[in-house]
Amino acid sequence: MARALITGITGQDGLYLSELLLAKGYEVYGLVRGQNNPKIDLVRRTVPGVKLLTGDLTDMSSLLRALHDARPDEVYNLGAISFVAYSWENAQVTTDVTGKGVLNMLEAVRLYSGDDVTRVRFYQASSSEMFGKVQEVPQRESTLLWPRSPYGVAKVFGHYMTINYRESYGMHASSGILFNHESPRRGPEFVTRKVSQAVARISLGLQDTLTLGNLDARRDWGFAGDYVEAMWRMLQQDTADDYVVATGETHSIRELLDVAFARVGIDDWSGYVSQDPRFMRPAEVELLIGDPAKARATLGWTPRVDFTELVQMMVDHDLAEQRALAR
Ligand code: NAP
Ligand code: G4F
Repeated sequence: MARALITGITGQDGLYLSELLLAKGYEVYGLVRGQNNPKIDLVRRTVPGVKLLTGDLTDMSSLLRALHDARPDEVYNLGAISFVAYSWENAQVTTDVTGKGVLNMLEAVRLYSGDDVTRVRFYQASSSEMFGKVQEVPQRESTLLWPRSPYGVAKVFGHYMTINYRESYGMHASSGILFNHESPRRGPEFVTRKVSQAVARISLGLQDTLTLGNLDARRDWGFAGDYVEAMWRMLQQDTADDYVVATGETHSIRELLDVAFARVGIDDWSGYVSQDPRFMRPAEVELLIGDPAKARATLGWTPRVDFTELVQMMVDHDLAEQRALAR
């Protein structure tokens, strides 16, 4: 039975990935942090088969302990402070967790592996946020990185460290440059879920308006359940490498609003949505659109859920959830 250790198990991707690996017969271990983390209950309810270990990406001895307990064949490093807007307010802690945390995990895996450097296969959750002020359209693996946020800078550090450990030590370390991926499990601080929750509440008469920031930014949005499949496929390759994972389509926040409001029968959302500088960023990533050709050709990966289906899935989920909460 293959064994996997996942950091960031309490997050959106951690839940989908653990479901995927459990279904494939893996023994799955998840790293959880904090002395009373409320999301641990969610993990226990959603994926009861996962074995939980305590640790923190900023604490290398806890990572080594987790590796010795889990004895994994594969490590998926999904843990991060992942909210871009927050990263300006807390740049140092974002750097420590999202950037230096990757080095801690790589070094822990290297020390744990001893002479057998390829004993553990390593996946790093890199991000399209690294492209920032994009230097090429669409963005591919070779596109110059130009991060626009402390989060993006920290991800660039983790990305290059992963490549460096592969090139320096021969580790089987791959980096997935994933474009935005969403689901009903997305945190409510991210724009898709903020919109789907608000649209559900507005249609049920529980909320009057929705306040957002920049409506013109464009993202390449896919479904998280599809994207964790690409992570797994990367670690099944004989050779480690880096891959862009994206749909190849881009949509603005306005288009997101069109589809979400249309789902509840509202064609003109202008009276419900306002803008507030509070939600604008000091430096915006205006356009993301990925070229997933390499993932398609080498991994045989293609997304199954398109943009409209994704937004409708999220609105439908939030309608059901808000109805249940209102009861
Ligand atoms: P998420 O829902 O925000 O989950 C982040 C996870 O990181 C949580 O489980 C969190 O645990 C954990 N974490 C935070 N600080 C930690 C620390 N100090 N030590 C250990 N774990 C820590 O993020 P996601 O959407 O699932 O994304 C997964 C990964 O992919 C992240 O690295 C993210 O940056 C990256 N990524 C995401 C996207 C996307 O569109 N979703 C795109 C590209 C890359 P707590 O419960 O303890 O807070
Ligand atoms: O949903 P967002 O907060 O996601 P963002 O910044 O693109 O980051 C996500 O995707 C990255 C991959 O590219 C991940 F690495 C990262 O961890 C995270 O998962 O914002 C999307 C867009 C931005 O342009 C933002 O300015 O939506 C715009 N936006 C407009 N109003 C808003 C809002 N974003 C949020 N969160 N809240 C608003 O009110």
